[in-house]
Parts: sequence; structure tokens; C-alpha cells
Amino acid sequence: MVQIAELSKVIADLDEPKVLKLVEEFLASEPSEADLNRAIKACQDGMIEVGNRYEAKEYFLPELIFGAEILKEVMSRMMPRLKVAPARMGKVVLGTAHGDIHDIGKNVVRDMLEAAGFEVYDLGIDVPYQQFVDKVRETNAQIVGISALLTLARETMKGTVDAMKDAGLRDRVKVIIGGNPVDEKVRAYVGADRFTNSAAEGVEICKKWVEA
Ligand code: B12
Repeated sequence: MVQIAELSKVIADLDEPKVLKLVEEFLASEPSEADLNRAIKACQDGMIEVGNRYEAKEYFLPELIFGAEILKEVMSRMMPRLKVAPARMGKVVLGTAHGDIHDIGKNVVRDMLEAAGFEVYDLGIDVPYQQFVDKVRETNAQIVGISALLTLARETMKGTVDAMKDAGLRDRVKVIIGGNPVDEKVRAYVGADRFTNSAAEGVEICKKWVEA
């Protein structure tokens, strides 16, 4: 049995050969969707530890970048294993908040939403408010997802939601925010409908919204 928990440790240690070996073994074991979600969570935990070590000045920017590269490698191997449902669930406009360039988590959510049958319009990183507004208008999407890893991005997430209010679109869409630092307090401040720190939970929330 592949030790999913071991993944967190070897990612935190930035031990790329061991990470890739574990991932290979894990994928060879024909993991279920639940196991894939557990593995993604383990990677996320490993990256949180990378961030902690960065904060503690044990790691520096090159290590942060290396960690991101390892994680991208891992995700590029894991994501194709998601079973893809035919697109019919609904439309989601997704992007990383203005001022924030972190996109690994956002890309995981995008792939998982697509696998669940959502049509996702991914606006990328550092997305200006107006771009969210324009895309919602253009696509008639029912859901807006904003990703943020920087504490400061709470301001720009709020700016995005406010811009949707000003454009008269806020009542037409559900807004979900995600990323490691978001919580109920941030959700309330931003004016989003829901928050999550997990892509899998985010997908479940979006499914419930469109099924309601
Ligand atoms: C990798 C990384 C980077 C990479 C990013 C590469 C990339 N392409 O994304 C690089 C090296 C570029 C980087 C840069 C910086 N980083 Co950085 N980074 C990280 C690190 C280590 C991991 C983030 C990550 O990828 N996690 C793994 C993913 C899978 O997890 P996740 O993002 O949480 O996503 C999951 C869920 O949250 C959810 N989710 C995410 N988004 C969404 C959205 C929706 C809609 C839904 C439903 C769900 C959802 O789904 C995902 C899967 O479950 C974090 C540490 C941490 N604690 O998170 C620091 C961290 C976020 N970075 C930090 C900092 C300070 C920076 C820099 C300012 C450093 C610098 N001096 O330049 C710059 C930022 C520049 C900018 N303007 O944005 C700080 C932020 C501190 C703060 N309080 O604001 C952290 C917390 C590190 C730390 N502890 O100090 N970083």
C-alpha cells in the first residue's frame, strides 16, 4: 500500500526523486477518486510546510519556486486520472485574485471542476476586476470562483465581488473563494457565498448550487 502521508513529508523536504517515485507507485495502484483527493490534500499539506519553512527562513525563494515546480510535475501526472464527466453541470468563471500569482491550487480546482462536468472559463492569475465582470456577462456563468494565497488578496477578492455588485451581476451568480488562507471571516469580509480550502469540497459546493 502506498503511503499517501509520506508524500507530505517528501514534498516538504523537496526530495523530488522520492516524490516522483511515490507518485508513480501511487498511480500504479489504480487509486480511487477518494484516494486521489487524499493525495492532493497530502501535497497541499506538504506545500504548507514548505511555506512554513520559508517563513522560518529555513527555505528561501528558490526553494519556494522549486516546491512549486515539483508540485506542478505531480499534478500533471495525477490530474489525467480524474474520470471526466460530459460537460452539462454549468459554467464557472475562475481566476486568481488581482495581485496574486499563485495558481497551482486554482489549476487543481479547474481540472476537478471540468472532470465533474463543468464548463470552466479560467482567467489565469492576477485577474483585474473588470475581467471577471466581462466574462460573467459574456458567458452567463452561474458561478464565480476566486483563488487567493496571499493574505493581502482579501482586498482584491472583495474588490472583485464589489465590481460584480456595481455591474448588477451579483444576484445572478454564486461566488466561492478558495485557497489556503481563506476562512469564514474572509468570506464575510469579501462578500462571497462560500469559502473552502479544498478543491474537492469546492466541487461538491458547486454541484449542489447547480443541482438546486
Ligand atoms: C508554491 C508557492 C509559491 C510559488 C507559486 C507558483 C504557482 N504557480 O502557483 C511562487 C514561488 C511563485 C510563490 C511566490 C510568492 N509567494 Co508563495 N507560496 C507557495 C506555497 C509554498 C504553496 C502554495 C501552493 O501551491 N499550495 C498547494 C495548493 C494545491 O494548495 P492551495 O493553493 O491551498 O489550493 C488548494 C485549496 O486551497 C483549493 N483552492 C485553491 N484555490 C481555490 C479556488 C476555488 C474557487 C476553490 C473552490 C478551491 C480553491 O484547492 C486546492 C486543492 O485542494 C505557499 C505556502 C502555503 N501555505 O500555501 C506560499 C505562500 C502562499 N507564498 C507566500 C509569499 C509571501 C509569496 C511571495 C510574496 C514571495 C516573494 N517574496 O516574492 C510571492 C507572491 C507574489 C504574488 N504577487 O503573488 C506566503 C503568503 C503569505 C501571506 N500571508 O500572504 C506563503 C503562505 C508562504 C509563507 N508561509 O510565507 N509562492
